[in-house]
Amino acid sequence: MKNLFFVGTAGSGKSTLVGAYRQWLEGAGVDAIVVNMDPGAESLPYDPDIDIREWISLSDVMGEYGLGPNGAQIVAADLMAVNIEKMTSVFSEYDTDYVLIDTPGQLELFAFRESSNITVDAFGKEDSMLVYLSDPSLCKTPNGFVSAMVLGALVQFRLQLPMINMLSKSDTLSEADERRMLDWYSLPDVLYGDLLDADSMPQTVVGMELFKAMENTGIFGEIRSVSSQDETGLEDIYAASQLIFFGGEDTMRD
Ligand SMILES: Nc1nc2c(ncn2[C@@H]2O[C@H](COP(=O)(O)OP(=O)(O)O)[C@@H](O)[C@H]2O)c(=O)[nH]1
Ligand SMILES: [Mg+2]
Repeated sequence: MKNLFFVGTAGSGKSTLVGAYRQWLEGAGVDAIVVNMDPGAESLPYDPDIDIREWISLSDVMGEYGLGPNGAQIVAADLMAVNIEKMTSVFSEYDTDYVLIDTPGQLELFAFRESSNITVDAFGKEDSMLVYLSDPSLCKTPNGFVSAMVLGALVQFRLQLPMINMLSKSDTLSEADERRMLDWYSLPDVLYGDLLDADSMPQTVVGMELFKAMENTGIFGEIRSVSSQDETGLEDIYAASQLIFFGGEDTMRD
């Protein structure tokens, strides 16, 4: 079993993509199950096979610890690690190719709490990768784009897993905007030029420094766009995951 953790800022489209990608995999004849790891999810755009809410309820945590919703989210994220054994014992009953894991709405609850490392280990670190979603509304400007990419790099640094970068909700972008963002990622010179053209000086200086750090760590590469609504780019997730796990050989499709 190979695990795909879908991560990204709140509202970047994780849950929707998990649902759309599962459907796409089904259509391609690849077995997958879906795990909801967001105890705060009120409604989900898919039917989870395994659901953290079975073990952790946000309203119970609020009552038990006397917390508001934000504090309860943090405690719930930490409780994830405490309950992970129960969850993985259910999980081991499945025989499937891919496990699609929908992570908590707020990125930091997954990426920046120790419990996420315990969770990844429980799922099997060797067989795991990240699908990092960038919300196009956050990365339309060069500055926003650099911020989103740096955040992605931090997530990868925290979790130490292979990662693919996806620009989500591409149906909301004009063709020109989409092209520009894809270019920023694959052609550092273009991003460099656009950062220099940006009018706010202090921001530009920080942007340039972050840009250089990105260049030095070699995180520039390929970013792919995906739209759950138009069902485009889903095949790219599959191809990229096959490449990461199996070196490109398609071992699963019927
Ligand atoms: N237009 C468009 N909207 C999307 C797409 N994916 C998600 N959304 C919308 O973006 C919002 C947040 O999506 P959700 O999957 O809940 O984000 P999450 O917080 O990362 O799980 C919802 O209103 C979705 O309907 C997409 O591909 N295209
Ligand atoms: Mg969600």
